[in-house]
Amino acid sequence: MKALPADLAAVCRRMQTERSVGLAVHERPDTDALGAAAGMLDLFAQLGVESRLHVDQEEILPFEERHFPLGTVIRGLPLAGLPLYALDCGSLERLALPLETWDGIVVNIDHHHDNARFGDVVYVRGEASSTSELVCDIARALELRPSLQAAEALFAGISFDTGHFRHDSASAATFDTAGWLVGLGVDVTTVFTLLYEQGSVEALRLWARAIAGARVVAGGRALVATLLLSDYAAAGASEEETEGIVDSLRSVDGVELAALVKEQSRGPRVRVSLRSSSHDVSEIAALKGGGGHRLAAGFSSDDGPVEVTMWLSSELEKRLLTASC
Ligand SMILES: [Mn+2]
Repeated sequence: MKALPADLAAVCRRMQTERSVGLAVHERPDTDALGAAAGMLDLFAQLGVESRLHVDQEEILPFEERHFPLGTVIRGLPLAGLPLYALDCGSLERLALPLETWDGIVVNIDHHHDNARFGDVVYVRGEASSTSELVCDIARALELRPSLQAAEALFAGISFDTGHFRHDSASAATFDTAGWLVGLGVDVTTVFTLLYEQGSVEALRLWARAIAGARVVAGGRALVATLLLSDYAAAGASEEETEGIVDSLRSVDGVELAALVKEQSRGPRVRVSLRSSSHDVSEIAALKGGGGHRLAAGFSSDDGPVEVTMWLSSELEKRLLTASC
């Protein structure tokens, strides 16, 4: 093996000596988490290691699950003592698995800048675009070529976390990795269509409701939209069909901060997505116990949607109109 950074080498060594492992991802796993999982499952298979993705009983997987080579996703913990590979997850508390009874080795592979660096082997790169990109680094270090299906899932993970290569997290290394995956046969249009062109008329009507009702804050420097359960019902859309709304709010000229407040029928009463072009929104999310990235973060709350919308509007206004932001 070529000279590798010590943490990457440690992960590779560990993977080569495993016999059977469990994989875990963050709660409400997104395309990057599942893309990274699909990539790791493929690498482990090539190394002759048994591996399965584990999530909690109630966890809802996004539709990509059907298109990614994830094998049989196990509902519940791996066998006691198995090494657990945590992917795309900033802290043990955010894993889509209850770990109170866990006593095995934990390998932490992630790109969140606020990662708690938990676990016995830590491969965390805050500057990486995505965990899928880190899994590609592992594949290349191990001199393994992911299968076409796994390569597509990894490309999808990178595309998703960079807003299809728009955000500044898309570095020269990211494009190099994407080029490597295209070289393995990934069809860019196929992945784009899967991720961004699966919308329904109902989802479009939901977008219309969110955008039509968005509150203009701080003279147009922020937009805050709210979706109530009654909006989903009126549009005929499901609560999962909100992807991209907050980014479209953020894309408006002059908007520095955008927020989408979503009322939920299960789990915490409200979930909030925050986006910015320049301000650290993970700081705002942390005020309510959430987290994420500097320019994309979120939190959940058991307060009502109107209350959360009012709090956010005044918090964003205060930050934008003072020097603190
Ligand atoms: Mn990610």
